[in-house]
Amino acid sequence: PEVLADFHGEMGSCDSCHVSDKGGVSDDNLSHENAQCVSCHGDLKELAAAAPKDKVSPHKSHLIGEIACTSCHKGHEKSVAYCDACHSFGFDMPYGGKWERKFVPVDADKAAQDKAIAAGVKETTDVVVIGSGGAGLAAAVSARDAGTKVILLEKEPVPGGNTKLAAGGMNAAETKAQTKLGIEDKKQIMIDDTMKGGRNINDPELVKVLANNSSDSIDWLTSMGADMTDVGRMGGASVNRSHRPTGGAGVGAHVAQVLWDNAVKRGTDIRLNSRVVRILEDAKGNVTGVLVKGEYTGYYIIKADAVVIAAGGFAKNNDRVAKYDPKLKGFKATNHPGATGDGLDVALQAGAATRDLEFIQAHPTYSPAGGVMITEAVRGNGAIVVNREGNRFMNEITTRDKASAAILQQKGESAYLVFDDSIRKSLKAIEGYVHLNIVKEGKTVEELAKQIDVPAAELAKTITAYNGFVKSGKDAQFERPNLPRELAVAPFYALEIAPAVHHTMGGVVIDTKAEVKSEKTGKPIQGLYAAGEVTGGVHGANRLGGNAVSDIVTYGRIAGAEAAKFAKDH
Ligand code: FAD
Ligand code: MEZ
Repeated sequence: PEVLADFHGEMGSCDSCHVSDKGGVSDDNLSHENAQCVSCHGDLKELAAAAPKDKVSPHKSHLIGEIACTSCHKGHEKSVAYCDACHSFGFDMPYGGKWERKFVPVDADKAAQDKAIAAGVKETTDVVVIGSGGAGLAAAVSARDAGTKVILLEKEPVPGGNTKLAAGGMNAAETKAQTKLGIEDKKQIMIDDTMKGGRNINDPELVKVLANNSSDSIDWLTSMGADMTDVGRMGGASVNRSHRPTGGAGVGAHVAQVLWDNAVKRGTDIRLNSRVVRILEDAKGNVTGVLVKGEYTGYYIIKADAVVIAAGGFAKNNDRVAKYDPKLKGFKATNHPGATGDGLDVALQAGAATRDLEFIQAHPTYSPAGGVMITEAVRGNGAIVVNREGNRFMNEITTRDKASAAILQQKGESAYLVFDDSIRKSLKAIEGYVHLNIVKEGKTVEELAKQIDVPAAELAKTITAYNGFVKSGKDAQFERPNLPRELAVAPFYALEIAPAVHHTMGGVVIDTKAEVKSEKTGKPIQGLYAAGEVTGGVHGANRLGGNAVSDIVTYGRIAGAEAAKFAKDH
């Protein structure tokens, strides 16, 4: 047999997967089909428990929600491991093929779209949310809490967008966790840091809302079950304000899971494999709903009073990235496969104004060997960066634009992140990199130097000098502002890092109520809201590490509440 369906067909009929009297799939989540897989093979947890402990298992994933079997195991086409969109594991899959994804513009297939529009409304709701990342899930939770009916549409087969990948933390000032740890911070300092990092082109009103609500947003997440008690440092921050779970575990998967659980608990109608291709408006330009392309059910219209665009950025779409910043042509990206910019396309079609699209951030520490971003928290907790000569060449926790530029100036356009066992023990996220087998290890600095092919004497000299700076509390070479610990506890570790496209700062213009401004009138488009990476203005020309998760939680909440209010008053 060529594909899974042929194999199952030999065992029985179409009924072994599909609902017999429906004449097709159950829905775009493939709810019935997935339940059928589980009934015979067990669920993801059971399969993960049976996997060998020392190997990377496709069933042990960092993805959020209940991952559907059909995300990877396809019935009527070749199966493809979704993980290979970012990693390059090359799992040996039954009836498997190679990961490939071609970007299809949202306005492709116009004839079929027009036909669906002519067919009229299929469903009605109060609020539609586009995207299941942190901004979309936060919007859904707050719109449900305000008493409205919500349909959340996600084009990918798995939820969580870039949010589920966020690693280092969520910035917030004047929080309970900071107070407990004796960290003195002020909302005004967060505003100043954010404006300075963004080269002062940020919308100052949006930045004020970000900082002034940041502590509340941590409390809001905590009230729903999140653990945001570990606090570390990110580049460009004056103090430690990057919040994450105990022990320094990845923030995004945790926050996204908490928001997902709460959105589900509140009865949000969540549809995967469902791409919004158009926002519909009446003759006056007021929003009336969306046109959706269900992967399996085809085009249909949902009538809604308000729509929240929370569709994320476009860092994974290198053609689009290079159009705005040609220097980034051909660069790898840290993002999930759905970060292609569809949200911008539907917003532009609806007449939204945009800003700052030319500002695209490269993250300085992407591992080419693993295809994953190495969190800034590793540097925040004390790692240094050295070149092929074994020398430091920058303040490791400067802003990303500066760090990436400095790395690209080194021989090989890459560098090595170097840390010791005490840093490894301080940050759970590092265990993931060790598990991926991308971290080199040496019992001594000399042994490590050999592993990464840098001059041992030079690396040892660099580390001794750095440890001296830690002792004296002053980095006489690069004025690194935080010097948390000496690199002194064996074993020592290193991994090669290079910049990769990470964050798109520009996007749809919003006001402090998350209302989308019209390009034509400069006024809000009635019923249209946006939050998160799809918007511009919060981060200016360069986003600070930890400010995106803060942005999506705060503005997602605002967008959901405002959309619900609009829908109720409508
Ligand atoms: P996303 O989480 O990307 O969600 C958008 C969703 O919309 C996606 O699932 C997408 O598939 C869906 N979508 C798009 N178009 C459509 C459509 N037409 N119809 C339906 N659905 C659609 N920031 C921090 O502050 N701290 C960190 O530690 C941090 N670490 C990061 C690590 C990595 C590896 C990456 C990639 C980013 C990191 N960031 C971090 C940035 C941060 O994670 C993102 O900016 C943020 O999560 C974006 O959230 P969002 O909800 O706006 O978009
Ligand atoms: O904000 C980010 O993108 C971030 C903190 C990433 C990381 O290095 O962990």
